Amino acid sequence: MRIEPLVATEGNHNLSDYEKTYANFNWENVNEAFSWHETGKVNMAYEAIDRHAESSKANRTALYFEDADRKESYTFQDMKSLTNKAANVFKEQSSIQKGDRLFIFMPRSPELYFALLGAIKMGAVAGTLFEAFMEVAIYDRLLDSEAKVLVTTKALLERVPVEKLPHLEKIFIIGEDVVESETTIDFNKEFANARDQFDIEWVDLEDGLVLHYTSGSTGKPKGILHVHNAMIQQYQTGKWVLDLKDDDIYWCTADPGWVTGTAYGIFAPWLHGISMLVVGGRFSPQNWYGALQNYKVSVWYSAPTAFRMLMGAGNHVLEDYDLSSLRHVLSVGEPLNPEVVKWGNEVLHQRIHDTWWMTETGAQMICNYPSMMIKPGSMGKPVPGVTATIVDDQGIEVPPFTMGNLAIKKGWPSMMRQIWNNKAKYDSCFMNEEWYVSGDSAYMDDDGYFWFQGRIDDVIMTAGERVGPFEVESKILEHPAVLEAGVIGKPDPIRGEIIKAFISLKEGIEPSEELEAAIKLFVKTGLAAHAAPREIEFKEKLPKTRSGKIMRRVLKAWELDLPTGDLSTIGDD
Ligand code: 6R9
Repeated sequence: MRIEPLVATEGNHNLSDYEKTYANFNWENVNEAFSWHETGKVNMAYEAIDRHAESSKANRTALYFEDADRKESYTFQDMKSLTNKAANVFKEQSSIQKGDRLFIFMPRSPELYFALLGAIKMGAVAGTLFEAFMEVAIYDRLLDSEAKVLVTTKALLERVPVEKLPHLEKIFIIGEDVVESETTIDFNKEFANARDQFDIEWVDLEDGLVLHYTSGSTGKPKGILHVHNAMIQQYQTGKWVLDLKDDDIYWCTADPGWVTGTAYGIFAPWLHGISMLVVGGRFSPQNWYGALQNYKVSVWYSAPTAFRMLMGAGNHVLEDYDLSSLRHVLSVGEPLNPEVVKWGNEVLHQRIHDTWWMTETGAQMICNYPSMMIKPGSMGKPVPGVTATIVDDQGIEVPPFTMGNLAIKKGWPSMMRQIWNNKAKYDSCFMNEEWYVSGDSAYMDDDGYFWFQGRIDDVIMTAGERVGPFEVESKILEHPAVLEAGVIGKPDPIRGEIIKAFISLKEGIEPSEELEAAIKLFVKTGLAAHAAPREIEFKEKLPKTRSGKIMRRVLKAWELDLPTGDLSTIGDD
C-alpha cells in the first residue's frame, strides 16, 4: 500500500524538496531564528513566551485550556506575566538556584505551564512526573535527581514520601485550603501577591532545561537531561514536521510528564508563537472530537493508541462533529499500524504522519513530512541534519532491508546531554564513539524509509507509555505472596502491548482469582496504574539464566506459542 503525497502546502515551511534540503542543510542555519543569535544570551522561556509578548503577537492566544471544570485562555502577554510571577514565587520562597531541580507533579492545568516555564526562567532544571505515579515511582525520581522543590496538589502530596527525601526543601501546593508549614507553601496565595516583573536568568545553550525519567529494561528509571540547545531542533521540526504556520491552532495530546508533552506540547509550538490547546481530564471520543471541532484545531499531534481508541468507538461518533479545520495530523510513541493510516484517510480525511524519536533524542528524528509520500507502516525518513542508519551489533552499517539496530550519528542539537548520576549508562548508549544506539530494531528500504521492527531490549510500550519490566517486577516482588515474577509486553490490538506478569508463589500459597486481583491492585496503587499487569499467569517455576535472571525471552515465547529457542543457559532444569 502506497499513499501519494499531499499537495505541498504553500510557503517555505514544509520540506517540499526534501532531498535538496537534506543535502545542503546545516543546523547553524537555524540559529538566526532566535534572539540569542544577536544577544548571546539564552533562555528557552524567553524564546517561547517573552519574545512573542514583546512583539505583534502579544495579544494572540498562547494557551487555550479546557477540562471538566475550567475553560480559560491566555495570551502571550498574559503568559509572560504569569510565568514571571511563578518564577518570583520560587525565587523568593526557596533557595533554588540555577541548575537545581524543580519537579512538577500534577494534572494538566494552566498552573502547570506557569510553574514549568517560571522554573525555566529562573534557570532551574524542570522535571515532570505523571499524575498517575504512585509512591515508589515518585520516590525513585525525586531521590535520584535530588530535587529541591516540588510543585504538586494536596491530593497528590499524599503519595510523596517527604520524610525520606532529604534534598526536598520546599513543596508548593496548588489548590485551595492549603495548610502551610515550614516546608509547605500555598502556591496560589504567593502567586496572587507575586510581582509580574522578573529578571530572567540568562544561561548557556548547554545548561540544563528539563529532566525526564524514562524506563530501560534493567535498573531504575534513568533521568534524561536536556539542555536549552534542544530548542534548535524543536523549533526546526516544528516548522518541517509539525508544519506550523502562523494562524494554526495546534493540539498535542501528550502530558508534560512525557517528553512529547514538553518538546511538542510546550516548546516547539511556542517557539513559533502558535496558539496551543491543552485538554485536561480523561479521554473520551466525544471530548476529543469536540475539542478538535470547537477550537478549530488545524494541527493535531497524538498517538496510535488514541487513534485506535477513536477507531474502536465507531465512525458514527464522528458524524456529529465538524473537523474541517484539521489540515495536518501526526503520531508518535508506538508503531502506527497501516490500518490506522487507512482509517485516517477514509474517516478523518487526513494522512496520519508518523514520527519516530525518543526521550533520549529530545526531538523528532525520523518522520513523514507533509510533502512526502507516506508508506503506511514506515516511520519515514530522517530530518535534515540527522543521520540515521542501521548497524549490526559491532556498529557496522548494514545494507537496505537488513534488520539491525536503529542508530543515529552523534551530535544532533537536542541529543540528551546526561543520564543523571550515571555516566557509565550514558556512555553505554553510544557505539564506537559515533553512533547513538536507540534500542529499537528496524530496517531501511531502498528509498531510505525506516521500518520499525521492535524493541531490542524488553521495554514494554503500552498505550504509548514506556514501561520498564524491571520496575514492575520489583513492585510485584514486594507482595508478600510472591516468590518470583517476570513481566513482558503481550501484543494487544488497542494498546500496542499490555503488561503480562508470570508469577511463582511462595511455598504453601495457592493461586486464586482474589490473589490475582490483589497483586494487580498492589502494583496499581504502589507504582502506577499504567504499570499494573492486565494479565497474570501463575507458574510453578520461572525460566532463569544461570546467573538467576528471569528469561523474559522465554516468557514471551510461551505467550506467543513460539519455540523457546536455546534454553541451555537455564539454571535449574
Ligand atoms: C517520543 C517517545 C521511545 C520509544 C522508541 C520506540 C517507540 C516512538 C515510534 C516508536 C514505532 C514510532 N516509538 N515512536 N515506535 N514507531 N513512530 O515516544 O519517547 O517514551 O522515550 O519512547 O517509543 O520503541 O524507542 P519514549
